[in-house]
Amino acid sequence: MRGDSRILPSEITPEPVYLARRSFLAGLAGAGLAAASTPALAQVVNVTLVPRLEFRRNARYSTAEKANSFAEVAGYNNFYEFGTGKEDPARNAHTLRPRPWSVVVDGECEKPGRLDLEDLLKPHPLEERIYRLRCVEAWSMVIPWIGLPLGDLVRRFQPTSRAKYVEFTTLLDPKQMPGQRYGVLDWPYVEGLRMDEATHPLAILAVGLYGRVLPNQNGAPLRLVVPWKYGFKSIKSIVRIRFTERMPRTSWPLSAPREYGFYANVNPAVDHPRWSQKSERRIGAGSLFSRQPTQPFNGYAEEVAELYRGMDLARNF
Ligand SMILES: Nc1nc2c(c(=O)[nH]1)N[C@H]1C(S)=C(S)[C@@H](COP(=O)(O)O)O[C@H]1N2
Ligand SMILES: [Mo]
Repeated sequence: MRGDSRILPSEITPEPVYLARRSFLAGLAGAGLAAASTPALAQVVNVTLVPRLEFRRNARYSTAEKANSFAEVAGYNNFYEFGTGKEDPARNAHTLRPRPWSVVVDGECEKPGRLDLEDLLKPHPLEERIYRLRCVEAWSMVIPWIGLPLGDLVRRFQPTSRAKYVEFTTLLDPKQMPGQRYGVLDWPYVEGLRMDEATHPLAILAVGLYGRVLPNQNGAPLRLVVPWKYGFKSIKSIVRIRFTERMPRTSWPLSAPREYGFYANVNPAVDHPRWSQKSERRIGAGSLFSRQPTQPFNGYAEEVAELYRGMDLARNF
């Protein structure tokens, strides 16, 4: 069944597709495939050299908006473990070794354990979902992710009745993640979701994009994607999933509690203390100054607004 509905990346995106990973460039330079004398991000690599994934598209949960190019998705990132500039992750993330990789699952659950990535993913067919990603810094992209519903995985570990939240932790290893030598955040990066958010069908764990395995700078080998929340909730390169009774202490509210809340639902009615959230800049969309209005819950209100019924979203920002 899966084979029948499999689609090729060539059906998703017009060729050519550009790759911004310096690790590839380094590997390919010898073969004479990397273009010379241009900045790293402008270099062009044959995308067919990136391992392909098998998946089926989930149309129900995919936007019809035009996806950003691979170059944009893999070349303009937030991943502070590799620097705070948008082009730093593409330049620096080659030091991350995403394979082999294991994830510790613990806390309030019946089936804790340490799983190799392959075992974690084994029983799950992969889906493609084209989601909008809205960064808290008021830019956005449209990205064809490949992953699996987070809820499927959560249920597999049988959280106990005490489990009210799920906490996620990024790898801590300054050798692989040189940005962790700088105190921009309290490392490792930690994020969290309420249990009903984590099991909502829109929340996914992504292992790929554009039909291929996840580039390091996008959070290889495994990252969260929570499309109705600001991008910082979508934690990258996860090594631990912990079920908790108390609300996890997450990186951004810890570093600036006035600016970033635990919920971080995309909300044009609640400005960031230093800038408006009413509109956003779509990366790559024509003019630098062409902005579009931001939608409540990033356009996913119909699916998720009920999760927050009765809550004051100006207080729980
Ligand atoms: N570990 C970790 N995860 C992270 C970040 C980070 O700095 N470190 N940045 C977040 C922010 S602010 C955004 S907008 C998204 C960006 O994801 P992308 O680069 O794949 O588009 O990743 C999020 N996940
Ligand atoms: Mo972000």
